[in-house]
Amino acid sequence: MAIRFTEEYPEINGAFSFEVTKILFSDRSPYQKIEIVETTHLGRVLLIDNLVMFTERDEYVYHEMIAHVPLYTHPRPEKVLIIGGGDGGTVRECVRHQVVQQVDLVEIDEMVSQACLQYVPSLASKLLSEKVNCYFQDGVEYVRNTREKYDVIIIDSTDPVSVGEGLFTREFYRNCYQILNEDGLLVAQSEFPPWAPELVRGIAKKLKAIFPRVFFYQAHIPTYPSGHWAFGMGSKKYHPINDFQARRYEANQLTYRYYNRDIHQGAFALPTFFRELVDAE
Ligand code: AG3
Repeated sequence: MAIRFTEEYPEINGAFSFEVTKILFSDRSPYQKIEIVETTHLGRVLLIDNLVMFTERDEYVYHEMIAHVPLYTHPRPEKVLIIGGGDGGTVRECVRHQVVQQVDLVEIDEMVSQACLQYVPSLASKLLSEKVNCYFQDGVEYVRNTREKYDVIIIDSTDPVSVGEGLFTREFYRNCYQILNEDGLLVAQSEFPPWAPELVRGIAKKLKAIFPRVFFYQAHIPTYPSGHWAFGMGSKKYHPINDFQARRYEANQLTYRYYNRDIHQGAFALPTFFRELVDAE
């Protein structure tokens, strides 16, 4: 008999469901329930506490957008910090940039990385790159205590529940600000504006309390709630469109499946309801 997985969407009293052909991995870490499943149409899917973290079918949208937008905004992003992102998808995109010398990944749950290394190498294999240092510890603690400084920080968190909660606080953003170089910038995955407007508004408010320049952009991610995803950028200096690094973009000659230079610009054009949400603060 076919197995189905269903993610509940309490925001709309609804759900998203798909057929699972095989459970490849299922275990409970000290932090959460972790599963990797095979599906008929979405490739392999990582589920944490019954929420879809990525599907192989469309993970490129999220990982390209969370990585390339900040990396082509900063003129010399040599040192990058990723908080969360234990699956390795964001690391994979960052290490493609020659200018990036060092990527520090701080993931609370080592089991996520181990499971993805075993079952989804297409995302995780670059965790083993020599440019990358993986620290399996709490990102909240890390940014509070580290003496390192970064050019770019990427917050690749889960939803603001359980272990993800601390990664959406003002104190956390303030500590990130402190460990950014004087021209550094941060991008935080910022959830789904159509169904979680108050959450997005809250993120905007907190980022604006700390960063002199705050910008929001969006992408289409069909397998996340509402399919309409937000990213918040807090910047000390650079403007994502005016400071777009066109020369490096051209010189790199990388291939992308979602990101390109038109998208880099266009993603900052927000629908009115979303604009009002983040401008209100
Ligand atoms: N991080 C954001 C996932 C949020 C999905 N939420 C949900 N399904 N309710 C993804 C991590 C990928 N590196």
